Parts: sequence; C-alpha cells; structure tokens
Amino acid sequence: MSLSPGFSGRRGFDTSRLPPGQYPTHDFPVLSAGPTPRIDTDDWEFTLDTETGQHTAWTWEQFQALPQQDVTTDLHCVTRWSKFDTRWRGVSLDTLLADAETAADFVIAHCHGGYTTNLPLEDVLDGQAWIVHEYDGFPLSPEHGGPARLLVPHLYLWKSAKWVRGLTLSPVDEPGFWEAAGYHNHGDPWREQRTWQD
Ligand SMILES: Nc1nc2c(c(=O)[nH]1)N[C@H]1C(S)=C(S)[C@@H](COP(=O)(O)O)O[C@H]1N2
Ligand SMILES: [Mo]
Repeated sequence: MSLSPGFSGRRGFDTSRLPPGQYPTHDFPVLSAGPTPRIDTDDWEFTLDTETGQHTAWTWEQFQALPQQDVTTDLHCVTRWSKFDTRWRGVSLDTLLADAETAADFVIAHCHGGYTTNLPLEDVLDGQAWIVHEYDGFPLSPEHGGPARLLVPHLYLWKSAKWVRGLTLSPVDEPGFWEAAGYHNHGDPWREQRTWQD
C-alpha cells in the first residue's frame, strides 16, 4: 500500500484534496437561506431560456429519459467544511445545453423559493456541472435540494443551487442571492474566493 504525500493517517483524509482554509467532515450539513420547498415530481418542470428567446422545458419524465451520469466528487462549502467522495446521479449541463441557440457568456440558475446564483458558462460545460436528482443511491432529499439541484462541485457549494427550476443564459452577468450579498462572484475554493475582498 502506498500513501500519497498529502495523506493524513489520523482520520483517513487525504489532505491534498482539501482546499485552503477547509476542514474535512463526514457530515452533510444543511444550509438553506429559507424554508424547504416541497415540489412534487408530477408538477416539476425544468426550463432553459436563452437570450435569443429560445425556451425549452422538460417534465420530470422527459428529464429522466435524458442520458444520466453517475458522479463522485468532493464538496467544498464556504463555511469551511469539505466532504469527500459524495455520489450523485443526474444530467450533465452539456446535455441540457447541447441545442441551445446562444452566444451568452453567463448562466443564472433560478430556484423554487427565489434563490439565484450566477456562473460563467465556461464553468458549467465540459463535464463540470449537472442537474442531480439522486444522492448516495437514493432520491435527493428535500433538505438537500430535491427533487433536483444544480451541482457545480469545483466551486463553493452556494453555487450548487437547490430546488433548481431553470437556467437562463445571458450576455450580462447578474450577481445572484449570495453574490449580491458579499460572497465572491466566482467562488473557486482553491483560490479561496470567499468574499468580495478575496
Ligand atoms: N435554492 C437554494 N439553493 C441553495 C441554498 C439556498 O439557500 N437556496 N444555499 C446554498 C448554500 S449557501 C450552500 S452552502 C449549499 C448547501 O447545500 P446543502 O444544504 O445540501 O449542504 O446549498 C446552496 N444552494
Ligand atoms: Mo453556504
């Protein structure tokens, strides 16, 4: 057996996978700015709107019929916990955006309850982002964003919008809920982009 240089024997965490200022945890804390919305999959719809006026909508059934991917990834929350090897299942944004008629550079995710978050388009393509509906082999719980949430694991977890109901593509960057409140516009944990000051 060989250990990588960053391996920490104490609790079995590979510290080389830990961005600066983070600590590892086995817990999965729930962080929500408001009450947990309950959305029935019969009523669920996911929409994509482009700056060209193109509107696409998927029902739950249509969404489930899209190619599904299993993703195992580390999560990094700006409140400093990181959770390794989380397992998700969902649809890649590459699939959802494949037919989009757009020259936009930015995405805004909209959620039930009013939460929003903004991302550069280049941060959600090429296998970097998914709309996930299973966690650890089970339907995603409402507390963690079920029936479906955005997952953008290479950015701080506030970018992974829970109860997501649609994406809007825009040529203009529009700060979302936490970005407008002082969190960093981009949120790369490896560069510790926590707040406007970073
Ligand atoms: N719709 C919505 N999405 C959200 C939030 C929220 O309040 N509303 N909180 C964000 C924040 S700040 C974090 S850290 C993560 C927490 O995800 P979790 O509750 O599954 O750990 O969800 C993000 N997505
Ligand atoms: Mo957060």
